[in-house]
Amino acid sequence: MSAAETSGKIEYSDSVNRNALIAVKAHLIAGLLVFLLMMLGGLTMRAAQGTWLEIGADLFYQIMTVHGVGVVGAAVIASTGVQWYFLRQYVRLSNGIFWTNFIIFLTGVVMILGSIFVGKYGGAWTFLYPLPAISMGAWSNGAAALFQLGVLIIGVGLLILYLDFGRAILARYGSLARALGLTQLFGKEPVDYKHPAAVVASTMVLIVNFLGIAAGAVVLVMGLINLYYPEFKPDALLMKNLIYFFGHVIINATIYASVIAVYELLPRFTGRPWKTNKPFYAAWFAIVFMVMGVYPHHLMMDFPMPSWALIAAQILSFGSGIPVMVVTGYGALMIVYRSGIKWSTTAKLLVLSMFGWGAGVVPAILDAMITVNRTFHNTLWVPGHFHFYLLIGLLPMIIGFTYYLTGEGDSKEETKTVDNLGFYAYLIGAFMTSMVFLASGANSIPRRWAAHLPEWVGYAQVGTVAASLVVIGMLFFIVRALVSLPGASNPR
Ligand code: HEM
Ligand SMILES: [Cu+2]
Repeated sequence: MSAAETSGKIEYSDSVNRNALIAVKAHLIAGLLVFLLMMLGGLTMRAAQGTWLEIGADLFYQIMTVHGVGVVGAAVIASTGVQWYFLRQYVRLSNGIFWTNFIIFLTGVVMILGSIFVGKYGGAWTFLYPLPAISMGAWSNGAAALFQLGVLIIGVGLLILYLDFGRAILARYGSLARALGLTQLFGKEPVDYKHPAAVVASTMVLIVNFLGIAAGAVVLVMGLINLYYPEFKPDALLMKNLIYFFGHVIINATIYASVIAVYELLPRFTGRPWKTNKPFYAAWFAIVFMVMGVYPHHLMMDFPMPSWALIAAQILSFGSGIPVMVVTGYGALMIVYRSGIKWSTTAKLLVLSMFGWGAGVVPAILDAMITVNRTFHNTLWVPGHFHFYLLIGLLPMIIGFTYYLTGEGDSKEETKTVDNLGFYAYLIGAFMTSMVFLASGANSIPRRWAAHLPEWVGYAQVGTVAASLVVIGMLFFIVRALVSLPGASNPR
């Protein structure tokens, strides 16, 4: 098979297609509902820090734990829905395995909810060793174990799904390198502008997430053993490295999976194809290593870390946002510029996501500089940067794709008022939420504190107002999805 033949789409039977669409919708609705609930948790935390709501510190940390693990889970399941939807157009994926992962995911969610709200586990989603084992009575060993088991089985479900991705990609392209476009990049094959961006991005996500989740599984098992056999004391720094490798990779990969919606949909709305080319392949090849290499930026205040790892992480962090962001942002601008695109809510969300991702990377890179990190480490600057690119980068990709599935993007009708209300409430709220976190961090307000000092309370109150706007916007989006999505047929 020559490279030029590689772009054709796969034919499935109607019943397989119908089943696949239902599965994708289930992923999106589950993801959006979890996001909404977790946003309510975020609002609660902000209101508590702002003294407008009184909750005990134990409940605060339970909410913080469920919020962290919940949004990451929602991001993973929804972005997997986006990715699977497009990838299956080019390689033959199994509906059964897609559903299996979904069911395993829901099982893990139930276990995690039980561990937090019944077992009172409040050791944060990062389950940083040895914290889960030393709760000083706040939660039992069993609760900590249930939490880690829940995360572990979600990881196992994903590994099964990625095996299917890998099998299908190899069946069509022969090697991961070829799927990534490396044979074209290095001149072994002529450049095929139709080689699907969805396949390139999916291969990258598959590689990094497989390794990230494998590291996660190792550290979860070691943590579980320690809970029951305290004589088994793994090296704390090793544990932290594995945990942050896993956590960093899995949340970042959700963006790289969801950006496929931008590649696939903007061309549709502008009538201009997204052409893959050598810079595109080079960027995605680089990001495979960068996403994995930068994780020590979470360990910059861990002085026993070897300096080379920290310095490498700082340098890679500088560069890590750039390759894919540049080819994607530039590509998106070129596609949209003077295209006469109709500004549906779908299109607005996808273009907003480019801004949110690009702009959100800036405070992240700042914090990955060792000298800045000395001051900003563990301040609200950190939630500031990641809420920025998750709320304004990742979520608009996912919500934009959901809108597309309802048919909104292709519709000739004027944008509905409810959609506009939702969009602007969300946009203003999300921007404010992130900026207030950043401003708080710049003023040295620590992160993960249930109670705030009197001079910090004003920030938290502005943050509470901002959070309410996000929740209102999200409510509009979700109602829209719940009304329009179930009956929507596959956009042609
Ligand atoms: C209305 C929207 C949201 C609000 C008001 C909100 C608020 C918060 C607050 C108050 C915290 C704890 C900050 C602290 O350390 O004091 C937090 C942590 C966090 N949020 Fe959000 N959040 C929102 C949405 C999201 C979304 C959509 C995501 C991801 C897609 C997200 C990811 C996280 C993560 C990963 C943490 C860290 C938890 C930890 O420190 O263990 N948040 N958020
Ligand atoms: Cu990171």
